[in-house]
Amino acid sequence: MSAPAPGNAPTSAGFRLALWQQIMIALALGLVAGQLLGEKAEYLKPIGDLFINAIMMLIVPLIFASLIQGITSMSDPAKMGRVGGKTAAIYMLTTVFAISLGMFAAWLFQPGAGTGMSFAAQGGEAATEAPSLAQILIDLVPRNPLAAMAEGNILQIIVFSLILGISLSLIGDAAAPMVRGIDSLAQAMFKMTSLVMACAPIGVFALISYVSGRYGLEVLVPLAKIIGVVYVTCIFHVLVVYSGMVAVFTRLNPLRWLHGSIDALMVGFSTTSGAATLPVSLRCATKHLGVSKGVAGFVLPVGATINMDGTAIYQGAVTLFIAQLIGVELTTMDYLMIVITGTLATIGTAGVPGAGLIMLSIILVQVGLPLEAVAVIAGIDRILDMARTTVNVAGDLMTSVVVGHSEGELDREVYDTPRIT
Ligand code: DAS
Repeated sequence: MSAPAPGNAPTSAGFRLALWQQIMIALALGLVAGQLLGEKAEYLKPIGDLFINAIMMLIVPLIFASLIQGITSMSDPAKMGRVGGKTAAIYMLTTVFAISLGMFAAWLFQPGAGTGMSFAAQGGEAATEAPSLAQILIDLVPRNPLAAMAEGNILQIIVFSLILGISLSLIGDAAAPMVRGIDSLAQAMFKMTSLVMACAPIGVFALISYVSGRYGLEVLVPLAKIIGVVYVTCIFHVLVVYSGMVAVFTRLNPLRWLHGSIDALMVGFSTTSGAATLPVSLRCATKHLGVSKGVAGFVLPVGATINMDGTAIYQGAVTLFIAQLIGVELTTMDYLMIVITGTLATIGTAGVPGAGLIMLSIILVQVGLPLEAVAVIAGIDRILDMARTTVNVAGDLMTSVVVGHSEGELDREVYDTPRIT
């Protein structure tokens, strides 16, 4: 083999896979390992839980610092109002569309039809009282911001950080020491994210091994249809709806958005926690998609908490699936209630594993379906959560690109540069 030309001398590091390639390989190896280990894969779960804890550890300080850095780095507070308005509009409209899409898919494919299942009316616990819209809004403002941080109440942390960021912007020079300090904290949190992310392949391998060993493949057969409907609808939503929005609203190549988001999508898929994925989403948006820290630091934390199109698809599809399972015909009013309750429920859904299943019970109560049916879904909820969390993460990153581009805060050079790490 001829000696490489001096300019192409092999690097001392040799061949190195990009992080997202490492995660994909970890995913594949985890599926195989889970099948080989079976129940014993349970022993790997603590490694996966450690990885999730490490990422969850980042969340509160990262949201606090990145939101405030995002706002105080915006020289023009009026711009923050525009960014907030655009963000809220995209989040609400795509969520209503997503829940309708989920219901349409379940109506079209009828995954639960003809099963004739019935649920003996066991003494189910009192139905979860759906929080009123007024109560959801009142609970947004923390009485004690430090308590909100200690409890990890993300919505309240976001509201407090937003108001503190705006207040710092309004006091001018007096804010300088605090702004510098928080800017340093934000940078330290981004670095800590990279350090934790370097462990992602190990964490993903452990998590997927556990899921693969725990659920196996046979348990999925009887519920394969609803899994198929949710996955097909989620994939459609990302590849057609979101990619279409990137192409239409920014005229940018949507494949770059997908490629730049892959780390966050893989972490969301394997951890089933949008909140835990937030640090990775912030890193993808700023490092690979060219979104400014100001826009990313605002859009992503808000999105990780209130924008959950994947959960909306899941709730629309699964509510119809359960109605089909027991042969109940839903009325037009029922469909409307599912859209309204589902949209509100996704605002209140925490970005943590399994949160959507809890919120599903609120919708079932609203349309008079038996709560016992949730048990049917609970068995495969983790598999469904992987898909819906991935869509939740994708929706936040899509919004950060669309809003960043509309505000002139998207670095085209970064966005258009093919990823090599
Ligand atoms: N797992 C939640 C999330 O992190 C979504 C859900 O449970 O519906 O986004």
